[in-house]
Amino acid sequence: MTRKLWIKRSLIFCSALALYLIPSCSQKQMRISSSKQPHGYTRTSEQDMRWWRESKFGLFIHWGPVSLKGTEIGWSRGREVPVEVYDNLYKDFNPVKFNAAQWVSIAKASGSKYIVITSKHHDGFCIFDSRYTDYDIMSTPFKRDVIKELAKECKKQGIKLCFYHSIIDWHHPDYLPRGEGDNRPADDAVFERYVTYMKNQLRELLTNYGPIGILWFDGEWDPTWTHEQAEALYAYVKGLQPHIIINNRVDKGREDMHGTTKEGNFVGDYDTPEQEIGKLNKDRPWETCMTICQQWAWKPNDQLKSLKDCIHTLVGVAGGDGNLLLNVGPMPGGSIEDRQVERLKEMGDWLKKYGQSIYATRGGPFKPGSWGASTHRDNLIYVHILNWSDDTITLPPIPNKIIAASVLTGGTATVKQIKESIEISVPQTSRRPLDTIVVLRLDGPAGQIPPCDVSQLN
Ligand code: JFZ
Repeated sequence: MTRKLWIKRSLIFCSALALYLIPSCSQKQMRISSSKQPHGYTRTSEQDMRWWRESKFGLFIHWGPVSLKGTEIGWSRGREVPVEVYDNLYKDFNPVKFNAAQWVSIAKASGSKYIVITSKHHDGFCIFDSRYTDYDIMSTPFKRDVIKELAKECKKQGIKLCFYHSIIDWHHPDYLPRGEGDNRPADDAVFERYVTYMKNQLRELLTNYGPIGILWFDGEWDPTWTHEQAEALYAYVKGLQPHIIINNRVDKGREDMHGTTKEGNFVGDYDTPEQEIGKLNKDRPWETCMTICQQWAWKPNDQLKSLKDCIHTLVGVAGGDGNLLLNVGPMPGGSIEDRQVERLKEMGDWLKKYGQSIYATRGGPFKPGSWGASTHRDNLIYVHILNWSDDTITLPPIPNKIIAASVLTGGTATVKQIKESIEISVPQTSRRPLDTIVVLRLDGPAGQIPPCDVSQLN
C-alpha cells in the first residue's frame, strides 16, 4: 500500500482538546546512573550495530548429526543417547537434500534479515570444514561444507550469515568438565589447549566465509571459562572481523534465561533472553531466541507454534525494543519441514504488508503488556493491539500532539487525545485476529517520549 493511500484510508480522527503539552509518561526514563557499573559493555559502535537493530528478525538454525535421532542437540549426549552412539552419528549423516539456495530463500521469505547457524554446538560437531578436527562435516558421508554453500547463497540473496558457536565442547578431549555420561579420564586434559583449538576454528570461520554478521557464543557457564578468557576471546574475534557483533554469552555476566547482563565490566554487545520475551529496554540491545516448535534440534511431530503465537512474539519483542531470533531445526535429510516453512512464509507475508511497523522501529513508548505493544519511527507510533477486552483501549498521555491517525491493517479507528489519556476505539469489523495496527502521527519525534506504562485495565 502506498503511503498516500494509507493516510487516505484513515478514519474518523478526533484531534480533540490536546493542544497543550501534556506532562506525561513522566521523566523517570530508565537511565544508568553514573555511579553504577554498566550492565554489559556494548563495545561495537552504534553504526556497526545498526543493520542488526533495524533487522528486528533473524532465523536461527540448530542442526547436526543428532537430527538422525530426533533428540536435543548437545543435551541428549550421554542422556537419551549414549555417548558412544551420539559421537558416531556423524558417520551416518548424509543430508543429500540439503540445498543452500532453498534454505536462504526460506529465510528471505520469512522476512528475516539474518541467519544464525550452529557452526558447532555443545556436542562439538563442526558443520564446516575444519583442519583442526576430523569431527566435522568433511568426515561424514556428505563431505560438503554446508557453511561454504550457505555463505555463497547468503551473499547472492543478500542476507547476513552469522554463527552460533559453543564454548562448551563435550567432545574435545581437552574441554573440561566432561559431559554427562562421558567416562573419559580428565587427568591429561589441558583446558588452555582447548581454548587454542576453539580460537583456531574461529579463525577458520571468520576468514574462510566472508563477512560474518554476529558471533553468537553460548555455553559460557562452566567454571573453566573465565571473564579473562572472555575478554581475550572478544578481542580476538574483533581482531579478525572488526565490525562483527558479539552476544553476551561470550562472558560470565549473563543472568539465567532472562539473558540480561549483571552489573560489571562484562563484554558482549547485547543480551540474550531465551524462550521468553525480554523486557522493554532502550539502553541495552537485546534479542530473544525462541524455537518455532519446542526443541532446538529437529524432533519428529514436535509441537509447532501457531501463526498468532509467532506474530505476537515478534510484536512483543519489537515493542520491547528487541530482536527476535526464531529457530528451526532442519531434518536429517537436509530439508526443513514443510509445515515450518509454511509458518515462516506466513510470517513473511504478514511482514510484507505490515513490516513498516516492525523493521527499523524502536520499542515503545507504550510498554508492552497483554493488551499489545507499540513501536515507533520518526514521528510515527505504531500501536499494535493484540487483545481486546473492551471496545476502547486507553493509553497514557504523551507530550506530543497527535496530528493524524490511521489503521495500517485496514478499516477505521477513533482516536481521542485528551489531557489524561489517549483513547483508541476500533469497531469490530476493523479489528484483525493477529494484530490491529493503529498509526499515530505526532507533531514531533516519538523517540523523545519516555517509555510509559499502560494500565492493566486494558
Ligand atoms: C542454550 C543451549 O544450551 C541450547 O541448546 C540452545 O542452543 C540455546 C539457544 O542456548 O540454552 C541453554 C542454556 C543453558 C541451559 C539450557 C539451555 N541450562 O543450563 O539448562
